[in-house]
Amino acid sequence: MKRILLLAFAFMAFVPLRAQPNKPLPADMATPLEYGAERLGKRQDPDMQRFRDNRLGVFWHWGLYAIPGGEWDGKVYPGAAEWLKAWAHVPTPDWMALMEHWNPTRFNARSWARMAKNMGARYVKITTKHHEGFCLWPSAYSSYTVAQTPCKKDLIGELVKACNEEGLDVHFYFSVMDWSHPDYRSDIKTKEDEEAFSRFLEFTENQLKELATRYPTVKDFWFDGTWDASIKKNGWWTAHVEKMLKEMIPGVTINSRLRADDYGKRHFDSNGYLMGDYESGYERRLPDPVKDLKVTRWDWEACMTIPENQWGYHKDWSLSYVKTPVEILDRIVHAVSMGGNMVVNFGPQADGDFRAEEKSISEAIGKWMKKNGACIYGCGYAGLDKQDWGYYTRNGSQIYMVVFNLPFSGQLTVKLPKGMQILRAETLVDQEDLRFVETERNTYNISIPVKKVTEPFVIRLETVSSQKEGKQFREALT
Ligand code: 2OX
Repeated sequence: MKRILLLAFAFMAFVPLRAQPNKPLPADMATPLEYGAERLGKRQDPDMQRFRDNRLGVFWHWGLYAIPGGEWDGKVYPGAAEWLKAWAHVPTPDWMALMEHWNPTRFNARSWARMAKNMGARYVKITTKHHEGFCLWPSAYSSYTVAQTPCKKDLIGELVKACNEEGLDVHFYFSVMDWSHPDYRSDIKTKEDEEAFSRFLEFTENQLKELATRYPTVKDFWFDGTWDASIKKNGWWTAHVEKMLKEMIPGVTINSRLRADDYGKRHFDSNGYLMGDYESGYERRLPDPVKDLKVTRWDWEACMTIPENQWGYHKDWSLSYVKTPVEILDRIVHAVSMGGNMVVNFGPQADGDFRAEEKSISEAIGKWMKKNGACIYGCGYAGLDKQDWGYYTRNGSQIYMVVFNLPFSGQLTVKLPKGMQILRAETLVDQEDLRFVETERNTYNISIPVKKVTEPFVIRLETVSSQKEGKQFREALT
């Protein structure tokens, strides 16, 4: 018993201390880390500012999985289509035989870029290589690339060029986990594992160097497939890769998902500080607008699918609920209202075209963004109490109310901090003046002509902050 206790205490000495994220710790309380966070607050340089101001992006998940579209040997798997190799336990040679059929004759990089731009996206995230291991660029380090298919084009090169010409920033998705590389290990248990995995890390580093060299206009690397024990045991390597890419591409941004620290702690280091440049854990979910305001202290980016959980092309979208354009807009505004970016995913078909549903959803979002984009681009957290009608966003002195749930009363409640007053409330689209009245101290009702409303809409608030307080409200003595 004594020995167990002693062991427990000895062990506790090595458990890193936890702290509130981004609150400086007294130096003597911090866990010394070689591979922890590089800085305490947000990055404020122009490249990070641009990443942040873009706010809306699209994700393109494209790979061999688009060919079977969720079906293998006559069986349709309802799970994520890009995971089919795992669901159906397909051996690598059988999976890579799909390469013979990779021939996207309807692929047109320029129309992909235009589709993203018309949706209102300011950047695109492209899967250079997903878990399956197939590379959309002609990598010199793999024989599973587009160069070994009938297509032969450098698809990444074409997309980078077309997107840049359309004024879109390009971000690279890259899966570290590679189901087709013989040296990949999910854990390291033997000497042999250690040797294989160190070869694997070298291979991965070569591929990343290759991407950064071939496509120097890339603005961001978004890492995935980094949760395995093997990578957690090599936190040094994740810090090394971040540093290497930042040296190769000045200003490049890196997601937190790449990173593990000296103790294998991921995203946030053992002292609670964010690693990488922005948090990337909000996948198909979002922070709570009331309980999770801590996220406003760092940069973050969420990503979402249109069906429940399909990133790559799946032939049967009837197997799960498909979000409507208004639900997608709600999530976009939700993210921005809490200081985050949102990336909406598309899973192009194997022929290079997009399914009809994705085209029409993308157009509907674009139509709304064209009118209401002022409440998204360059906007962030407004610092006001959440109300049931929707979300606030803010760009400098401009406050936007984005209304998704209009009450039957047509009255929208606005609660301002002490000393702040509304001067004017107007609809963003047609600058129509709205009547507002202070109903309690610092609480306003804004009246909406309910009958006219057919879609989410935006109200621009002009406010002023002063020390003077209205004297007309007084609490009852009870
Ligand atoms: C889910 C459960 C356990 C381990 C990994 C996952 N996982 C991985 N879920 N989604 C992913 C990949 N990340 C998204 C951005 C897609 O690329 C998806 O395939």
